Amino acid sequence: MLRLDVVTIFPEYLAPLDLSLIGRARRAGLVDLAIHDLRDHAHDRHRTVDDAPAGGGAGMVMRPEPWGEALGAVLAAGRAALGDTAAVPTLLVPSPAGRPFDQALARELAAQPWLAFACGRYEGIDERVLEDAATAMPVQPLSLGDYVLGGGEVAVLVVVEAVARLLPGVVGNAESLVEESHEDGLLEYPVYTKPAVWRGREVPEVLLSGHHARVARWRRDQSLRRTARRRPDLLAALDPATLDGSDLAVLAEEGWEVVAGRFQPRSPGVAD
Ligand code: JAH
Repeated sequence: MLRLDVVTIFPEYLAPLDLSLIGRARRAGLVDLAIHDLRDHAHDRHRTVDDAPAGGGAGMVMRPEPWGEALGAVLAAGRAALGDTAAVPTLLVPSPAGRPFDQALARELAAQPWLAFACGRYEGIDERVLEDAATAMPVQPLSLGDYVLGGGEVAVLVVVEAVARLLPGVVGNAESLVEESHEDGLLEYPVYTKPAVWRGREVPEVLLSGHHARVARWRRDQSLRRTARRRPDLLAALDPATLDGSDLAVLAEEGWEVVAGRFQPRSPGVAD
């Protein structure tokens, strides 16, 4: 069972978590999700959660008092749900300034019993909230990429889906979890289904051959070529010692060679 708490000023934004994979996981008792409205912890007449930035500048900053109270409510609610008065969540804070979120981090998070998310809006949350929270629990700012959203809610949808589908029982076919993009540091190979010819385009004949070893080799080659062409950064991060001779031959065709135990693009030769 994974416990999730989300604090947001837009609880309706998280409605997709009632649907599909996550909705099914919740109904099956594999995920326990609670959404907390930050404004329930703002006590002025207008339920204010923001104020002008200290030092001046554009936009608004989320005030610390509602956040301090809301995170206290998350601790109380999660501890009651888990039946553990000493438990602490990992607090994840979507931010363009966070650690890049990837499949390795999704696996780390899926191994934890309790995750909490703090969704910022405007220019962000008063920094003292995260400093104060860090005295009680691990705090991890997370980035989904180098762009700015209106707030952390969409990032929470992404992280919750990526993590929940790694939990035992959430995805039907366990093999589909290991066979997909990024599990081996390579992009996935192209996939096809019937009909064998569509608008004059054929399914590659090897896939219709029934020759399992040839199919596996073709898929491996396609993954390697795609990764080399589309994501050279992933190729440069691979350990060449984990690849076989056929892999190295395909990557040589794509213009990659191993120098000092790392892949690098083949240097242009000098004309004679
Ligand atoms: C924007 C609070 N890396 C994606 C990402 C995550 C969070 C935010 N933007 C982009 C964000 C405004 C306020 C968070």
